[in-house]
Amino acid sequence: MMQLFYASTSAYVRKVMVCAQVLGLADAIAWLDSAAHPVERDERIAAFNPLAKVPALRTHHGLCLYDSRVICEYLNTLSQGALFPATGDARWQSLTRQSLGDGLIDAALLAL
Ligand SMILES: N[C@@H](CCC(=O)N[C@@H](CS)C(=O)NCC(=O)O)C(=O)O
Repeated sequence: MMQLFYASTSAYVRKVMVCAQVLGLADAIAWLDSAAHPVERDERIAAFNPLAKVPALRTHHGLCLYDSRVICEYLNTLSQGALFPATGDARWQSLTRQSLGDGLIDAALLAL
C-alpha cells in the first residue's frame, strides 16, 4: 500500500487525488491526514519530505517522493502512461496543461 500525506485544503493534493482517481489507484493509497504549515513544521511529513510540504508519497517500495508533479508522473507510470504519454507532442501538451493547472493554483494562493 502506498502512503500519501495530504491536507484537504491543498489544491496540489487535490490534483494528485484526481490523478489517482482517474488512474484507478485511489484504493492503492493510504491517505494520511497531516498539518502542513510554513512555520510550524509537521514532523510526520518532514520524515518523508525535508520541505515538510504536502503532497508527499511513500511508494510500495519505500521510495519517498514529493512535489505533486513528481507524484502525478509516478502514478502515471503505474498505469501505463494513461495521463502523460511517454513521448511525442502529446506528452509535452499534457505536461504543459499540468503547468497551467499549477499556475492557476499558484495564482489563487497568492491572491489569498
Ligand atoms: N510545488 C509543490 C507545492 C506544495 C505546497 O506548497 N504545499 C503546501 C500546501 S498547498 C504546503 O504543504 N505548505 C506547507 C509549507 O509551506 O510548509 C507541489 O506541487 O507539491
